[in-house]
Amino acid sequence: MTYKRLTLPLFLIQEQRRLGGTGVFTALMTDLCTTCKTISNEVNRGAMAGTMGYAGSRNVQGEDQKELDVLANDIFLYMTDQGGNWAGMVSEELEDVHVSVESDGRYLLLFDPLDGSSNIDVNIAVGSIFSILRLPEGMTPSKEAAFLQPGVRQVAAGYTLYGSSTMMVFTSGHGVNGFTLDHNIGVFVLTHPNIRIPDVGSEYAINSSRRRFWDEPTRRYVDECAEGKTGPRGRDFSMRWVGSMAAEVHRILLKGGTFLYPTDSENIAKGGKLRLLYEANPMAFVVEQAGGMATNGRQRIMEIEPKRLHERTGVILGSKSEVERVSQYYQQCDAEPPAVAV
Ligand code: P6P
Repeated sequence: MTYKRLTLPLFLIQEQRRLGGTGVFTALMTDLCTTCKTISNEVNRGAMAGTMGYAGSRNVQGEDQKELDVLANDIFLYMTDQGGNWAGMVSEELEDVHVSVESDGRYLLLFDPLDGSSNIDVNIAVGSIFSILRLPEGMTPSKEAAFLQPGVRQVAAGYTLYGSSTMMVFTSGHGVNGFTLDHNIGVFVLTHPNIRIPDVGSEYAINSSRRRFWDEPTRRYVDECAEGKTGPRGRDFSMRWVGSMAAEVHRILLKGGTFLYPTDSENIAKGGKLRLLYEANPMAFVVEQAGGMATNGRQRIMEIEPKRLHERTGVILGSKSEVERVSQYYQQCDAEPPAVAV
């Protein structure tokens, strides 16, 4: 009976018919499906593939690139260029826009090919994160301006998590669905239909080693969670930190909770840690479509007007009631008169 499952190709065709699509979106997602299956194969071969370790190069972020960062980026570029469905791309691993030659595509792809890749060598889950925009009328994909669109303009977004299983989770604005890769037949199968984030979660994810840099709202929220039953929350929480955003977001989609990487006194000069266009925006779209909330503390992530391709932002996302609480703390903090130096 295992053959009676809804595969991703069938799901896309059904959605195309249901929504009266032309088949272009199906082609876009098929490109991404092939890309992520290929990356999954490379990641899952681990040390046997000889692609562990550092590539000896740095990306535009100034981060040391892992062998698999470079390989995953190359796979994204090759698989999507071949389809001719894309006008251009922006990657965390590339400083400038990549224009798809000989393409009549009208869509833009923005991606982090292998997020959390510092975990690769120690066999912890990593992910690919992607965002799809339309090429604005009259704009050329060779120019940054075409990509500088707020997250509310995303056509679709999602991630593929290379963990104990490989899962692709995405939204096209009609809810969130999760597909697990059946390696035996090489196809993604619908295993998590219509994902909804539980509104009450008991896990918060933050890099607590940065506590000395945090602003007051972040410190208040985390301290109250840590105080558990003995504090104002009246219940206990657990802290999680995987170092891989896709893994954190996936856990939150299924169990509820919060993920916080706020701007802080150390990263504020760069605008934060996480990149707006290909990390924060796609994850915000997925989280909101699953009934959650995503903010930088003071503004809805998807309403931020981007100014630069690799712009960074603070990110607080997850269960709506929890993220609303953090937002309230920011509002209260901003409403307080500045401390008068004595
Ligand atoms: P830190 C990975 O580099 C990443 O962009 C996210 O996937 C992850 O949540 C975060 O940075 C980890 O940051 O400061 O713990 O290394």
